[in-house]
This record gives sequence, C-alpha cells and structure tokens, in this order.
Amino acid sequence: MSYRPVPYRPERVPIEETLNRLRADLAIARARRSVRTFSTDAVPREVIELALSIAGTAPSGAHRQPWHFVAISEPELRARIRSEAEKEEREFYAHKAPKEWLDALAPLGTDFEKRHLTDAPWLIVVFRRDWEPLADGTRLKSYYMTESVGIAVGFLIAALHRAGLACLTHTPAPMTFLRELCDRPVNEKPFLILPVGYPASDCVVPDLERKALDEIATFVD
Ligand code: IYR
Repeated sequence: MSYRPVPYRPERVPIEETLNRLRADLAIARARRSVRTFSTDAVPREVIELALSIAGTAPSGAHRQPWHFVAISEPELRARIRSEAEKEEREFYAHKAPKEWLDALAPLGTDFEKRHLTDAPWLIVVFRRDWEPLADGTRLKSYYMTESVGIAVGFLIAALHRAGLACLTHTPAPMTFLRELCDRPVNEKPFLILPVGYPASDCVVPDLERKALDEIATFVD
C-alpha cells in the first residue's frame, strides 16, 4: 500500500514576515516555565481536545503515529495516580536515586510530594505504542517510537503554552502502574504524565537561565 501523492503548496511567507513571526514566537517560548504549583481552576475539555489534536500532527517514524493520550479530569483517578506516583517517588528520593542525581535535583527543590497530580484540573498520561495489532493477529512494528512521541509531546507543550496554559513534564520512575490505572493495552508503555492547568496564584519557579544560542548551536555556513 502506497500513499497517493497530493500537491503541497503552502504560500511562501516573505522573509521579513518570517523573521517577525519567529521573533514573536521566541518571546512567547522564553516566557514558558515548567510549573509544579497549579491552581485547581477548571479547564474546559475542548482546550485539551484541541491541544491533543495539535500533538497528533507530529511527524513520526514511517507515519505510525505511535502515541496515545489519556486525558483525565476525573478526581478519583487523579488521586489514585498521585498515590501510586508518590509511592515510587518516596522510594526514589529515599533509596533509589544515586547521590549524584539527588545533587542535580537539589537546586530545583523537588521532593516525593506530587500535589500537581491532584491540583491540576487535567492529567494527560502519554503512552508510547510499540506496535499496532493487525486483524490477523500479527503485529505491525512502529519505528523511532521514543523520538516520535517526544516530538508529539513537544508540540503539545508548545500549544498549551501558546494558549496560556501551564504544564509539567513528570516521569515517576518506574511508571508501569499507569498502564493498569489507565486501562491501556499491552502494546502501550507509559511515557510521561503531563499535568495541565493554570499556575496557582502563589506559584514560584526556580530562577533558571537558558543556554545562549552559541552554546546550543554550531553554524557551518
Ligand atoms: N521523578 C522525580 C525526580 C525528578 C527527576 C528529574 I531528571 C527532574 O528534572 C525532576 C524530578 C520527580 O518528579 O520528583
């Protein structure tokens, strides 16, 4: 099976306009911060639907689109996820994490308590689909699943931020409990939890600096 080639002729944007758009986007991007203290204010489901539809436009290996998003506002399930995540995080901070890792986290001030999992009005649990079940019982392999899901989550985070919402990339380790709690099939592996909402009115974030362009990029021109 091959895809049918269809014309792709996006209108060419004049270079001045391109630069203006990128400068405006850069200012927006620079204002984004990961948030750990959320307001409990509700966010309409349509906001999440639109943001997830944007995430679903990400490129993926062999166009397998190896992702599934479980968007949870239901308080009981959020509470169960928090309780399971905190069990893992307690172990992580008390026993599992090597000293070097704890030292790296110390400036951020994180600990086992994960209030964001119940305060944020939505949790988006992202799953990576490693294969697709076919009608004849065989498996259709996916490719570059981790990269593809990572790109989709990038799209999602950027879309939420542009729309005025905050989120946190949270990866309790291990997070195998999420598959059962979210009732997902065996071909899916938990990838990330993204609490989404508004920052609490007393939210503070660490005074971080981002690397300069010449530290993150090399030009050969
Ligand atoms: N999963 C733990 C630890 C943690 C790890 C990294 I890498 C961070 O950037 C932040 C936290 C937690 O969520 O606390």
